[in-house]
Amino acid sequence: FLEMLIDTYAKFIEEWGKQLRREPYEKACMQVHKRLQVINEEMSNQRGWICIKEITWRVKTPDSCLNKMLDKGYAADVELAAEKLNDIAGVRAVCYFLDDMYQVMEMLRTTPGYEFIKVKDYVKKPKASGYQSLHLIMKIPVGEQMVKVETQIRTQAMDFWSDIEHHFVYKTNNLNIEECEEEFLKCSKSIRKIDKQMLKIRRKIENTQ
Ligand code: 0O2
Repeated sequence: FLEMLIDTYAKFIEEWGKQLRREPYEKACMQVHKRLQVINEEMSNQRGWICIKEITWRVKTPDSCLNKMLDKGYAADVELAAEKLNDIAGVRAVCYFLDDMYQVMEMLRTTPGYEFIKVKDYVKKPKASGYQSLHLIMKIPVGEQMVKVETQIRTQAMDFWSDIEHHFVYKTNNLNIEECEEEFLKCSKSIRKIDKQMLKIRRKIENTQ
């Protein structure tokens, strides 16, 4: 039985490693990346500051796809993974200000051909860990196909928190870090305050100009 299981996992990883399987996701990421660059240009011209500091993308590795399927209690089935995993294609936009995040989302939403499936607003309602980010699950046209992409939009402060927590807490199985988890939650609350303060300061300055 164990041998059968290992064989199934190996086949899953081999299939998700094939360029033919990954290509539509890569193309989808590059397309959203380009669209975000255009959005950034438009918004930045309008507002007078660079709205999106950084845009990155990645296609989930076969190992990570397998781990996520198993974590979620699904079988290691290639087609099922394409159906169930929302973030095989993942794009991230890091903004300076909270209000810009929502403006970027609206501009993506009104992009012709883009279909929004779900918005997860972990800014309005952070996760128990303190994780904050705006997740947009959407389908975009790539040739004849509609490909699922998860776009994460966050502020620089949220990104800073998330990167560190991801490395030391989210992706570890360390059970002896309860105290650190509380510290991370406190930091997330401070970051929330700072993001709001920065927005307030910017608006104050704008009102004086
Ligand atoms: P990785 O390796 O970073 O990609 P669902 O869409 O509801 O079916 P999913 O995809 O688990 O399920 O949704 P969720 O919770 O929105 O998480 C999507 C991604 O957000 C995660 O992908 C993480 O990258 C990030 N994330 C979610 N929660 C946390 C958190 O508490 N801390 C940090 N640092 N990141 C988080 P993966 O595939 O789990 O991980």
